[in-house]
Amino acid sequence: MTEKDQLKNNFNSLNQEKLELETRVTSLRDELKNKTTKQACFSISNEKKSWSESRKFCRDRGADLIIINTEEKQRFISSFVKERVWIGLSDTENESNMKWVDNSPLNQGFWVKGEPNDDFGKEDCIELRPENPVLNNWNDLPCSEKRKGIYDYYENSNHRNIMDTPGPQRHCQDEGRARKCRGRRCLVLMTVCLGLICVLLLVFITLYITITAERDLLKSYKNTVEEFNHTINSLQDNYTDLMTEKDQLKNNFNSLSQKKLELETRVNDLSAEKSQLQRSVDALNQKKLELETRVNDLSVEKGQREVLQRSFDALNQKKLELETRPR
Ligand SMILES: [Ca+2]
Ligand SMILES: [Ca+2]
Repeated sequence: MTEKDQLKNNFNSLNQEKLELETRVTSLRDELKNKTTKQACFSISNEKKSWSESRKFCRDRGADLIIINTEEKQRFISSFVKERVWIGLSDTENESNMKWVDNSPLNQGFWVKGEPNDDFGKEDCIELRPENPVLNNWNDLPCSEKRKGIYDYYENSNHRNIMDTPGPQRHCQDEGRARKCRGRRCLVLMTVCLGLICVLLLVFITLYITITAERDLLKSYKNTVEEFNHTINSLQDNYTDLMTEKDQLKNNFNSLSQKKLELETRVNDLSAEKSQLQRSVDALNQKKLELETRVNDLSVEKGQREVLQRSFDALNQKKLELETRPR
């Protein structure tokens, strides 16, 4: 996998996480909004019953024994409870493994000093004893003991039937205080979430810039490679052309060499022919000189004959004169 693919995968993963966190923030915001619009109320039953019966009384009305999972709630409950009451905590299933009625484990307990002691191995249900200090008033005791039960619900929730039940004392947490506290938590939560979103956005932007730079670099590399390939192709074409030209020149050279040999042969033939002709010319010149000599001789002989002819003619003339002279 190339570095670019890895960066792309990381980017997609972070983007997915960012979307999930945004969804979570929206969900939490809605949840907080819903909760802050409700009024948290608590009721205490009138009758003392065993832990299980008290719980059944509550569950029959769509609620359950109270779960106290914050110091704030512990302080608030303790502020109005005037007698010992059951809360929604027990270790009936596994000894020393305290669980709330929604099966969540106990994270923070507000025990009376020395408790829970599981006295005689029979104490599995938890009561709140208001006579003890606010943050140290829980005790385990046998579940069969009779106590009133304390329940919580939201004023505008489906648990309305509890407050409709005649008899139980109702106590609602001050709405403004609840909203203020929840608003503070909400503010902290929102700040944390916004911080996370900012960090993710920063990572997102950094990755985007990195990926863009990588992409530009790769594009530049790609262009360079394309130009290089283009140059190589051009050089290959030139090389092919030059090789073709070289072959043509080689063929021309061979052809010219062949022609040169033929011409040399022809020159040799002509030289031989010229020598032969020269010899013929020399023979003809010799013969011409002989003929000229012969002509000269004949001319001389002709002159002599003319002289003789004129002498002969003069003699004939003299003879005729002599024959015609009277005797
Ligand atoms: Ca126990
Ligand atoms: Ca005890």
